[in-house]
Amino acid sequence: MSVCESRLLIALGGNLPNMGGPPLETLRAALADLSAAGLGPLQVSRIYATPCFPVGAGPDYVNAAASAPLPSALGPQDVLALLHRIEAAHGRTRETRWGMRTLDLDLIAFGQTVLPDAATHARWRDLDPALQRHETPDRLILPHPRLQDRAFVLIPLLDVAPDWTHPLTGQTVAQMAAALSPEDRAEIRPLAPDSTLVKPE
Ligand code: PH2
Ligand code: MG
Ligand code: MG
Repeated sequence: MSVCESRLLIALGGNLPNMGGPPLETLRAALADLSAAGLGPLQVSRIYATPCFPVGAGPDYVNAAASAPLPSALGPQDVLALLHRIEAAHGRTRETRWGMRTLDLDLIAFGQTVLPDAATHARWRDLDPALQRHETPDRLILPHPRLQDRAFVLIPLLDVAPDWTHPLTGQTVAQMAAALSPEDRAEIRPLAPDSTLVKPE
């Protein structure tokens, strides 16, 4: 397995201030928390401004992505629990789906791990878009079942893991990003270079 395929991929997002701090600051703090928790060394994407999906559900988001080597002492469920703890520490409450949040940390991939199994994964991956709003998996699905659809995840991931390959579809991040519509890609705009995240080491 190539080095890139064995990486941990995390998507970060937020569209509400927390304690007066803008989402950009929350994302920076969350990245520092991930490092402090022992993940790393982290490779961090640029930060992007992205229109809220679905359109009109809330203010614009900031999104970023991070990649790390697979941790030796933590499994996927442990990493998910860590992400939830960091979200909670930054004011995240879990009320509405797809609406507004101070911080959203999504586990996108844990190397080539498939959870819970290939057939269940295919069902979630192929879920009718009309049902996606209402049907939520109650367990961890890996890789993230909407990865291939979301420009606000794929474009930041291009910065840190363009060669990571989906274990079930065989597509790389670069191929998934290239398959997005030009309109979807154009909506994802990097913030000015001086807001680029430095490695929080
Ligand atoms: N996350 C959501 C819902 N909508 N829209 C954008 N642009 N970026 C996100 O990260 C995002 C979203 C739910 O997690
Ligand atoms: Mg989430
Ligand atoms: Mg999310």
